Amino acid sequence: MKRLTEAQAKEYAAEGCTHPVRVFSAAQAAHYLSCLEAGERSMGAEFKKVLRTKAHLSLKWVDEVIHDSNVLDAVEDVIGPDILLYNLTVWIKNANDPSFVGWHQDSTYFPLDPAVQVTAWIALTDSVAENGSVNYLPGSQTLGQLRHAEAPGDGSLLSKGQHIVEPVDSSVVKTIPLQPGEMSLHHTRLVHYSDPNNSSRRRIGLGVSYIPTSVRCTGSVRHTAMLMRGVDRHNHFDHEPRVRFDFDPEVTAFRADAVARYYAARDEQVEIRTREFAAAR
Ligand SMILES: O=C(O)CCC(=O)C(=O)O
Repeated sequence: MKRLTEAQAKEYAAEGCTHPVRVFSAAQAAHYLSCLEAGERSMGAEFKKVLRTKAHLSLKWVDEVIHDSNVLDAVEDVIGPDILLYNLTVWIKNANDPSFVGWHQDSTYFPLDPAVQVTAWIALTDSVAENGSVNYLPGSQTLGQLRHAEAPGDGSLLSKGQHIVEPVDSSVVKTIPLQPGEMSLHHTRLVHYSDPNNSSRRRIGLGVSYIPTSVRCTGSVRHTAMLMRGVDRHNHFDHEPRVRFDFDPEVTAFRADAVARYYAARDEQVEIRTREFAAAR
């Protein structure tokens, strides 16, 4: 094990999730939060789009976070040494924000095979029950793909309001309490959700999806991904370049295409899943 304890590795294998893993000091997390808030002040609403998808192809500080050796050592402990970054979303809930995330499995939207993607959720603020932390059903990563439906415009932070529509045993729900600079790791099939922020402070974290290079994309769209560590002997993805500074012009055009391909593949995947769910009824 490079970063996780034996107990955390066992917990991830058994429950599909482990936390907390300290990856940054509180001061480093505060620094990254101040970088984010500076972007919000200077770009306003436009910045939301940057944070929504693949912000590592725009912002140097995000590039720094995703390459941090503490983060990658923990990811390596669960998916091995040859690592790609598949997607990145910055999840923001403002103070007293009613937005939430319904019960879902990340695998529903990701056309990836096999389903071994892991999300590192890295806290820049605290993330606890009161301000809408992520919660999960331990062991639910073994349930296979569950049926989801869409409810656009229902206040969900997920773009189409996706949520699980079959009964799940939610009698044992665990919360993921994190302090700034800590992260959790969750499996792509883990059933999880988050409540509104009922506090007077913000809740902010980076959700970073990592996959082993052996994972392939099942859809018709060839994706992009960033090689983080090790060797890619499989060539299933076009490799993303790294920014040298914020909004590096050499990467900006690439990012626009990468984001377009990501959404095209995601939409295709949602259509395929919708057909599968209808057929299974
Ligand atoms: O941050 C949240 O509230 C939801 C995060 C999530 O669903 C994820 O990282 O997969």
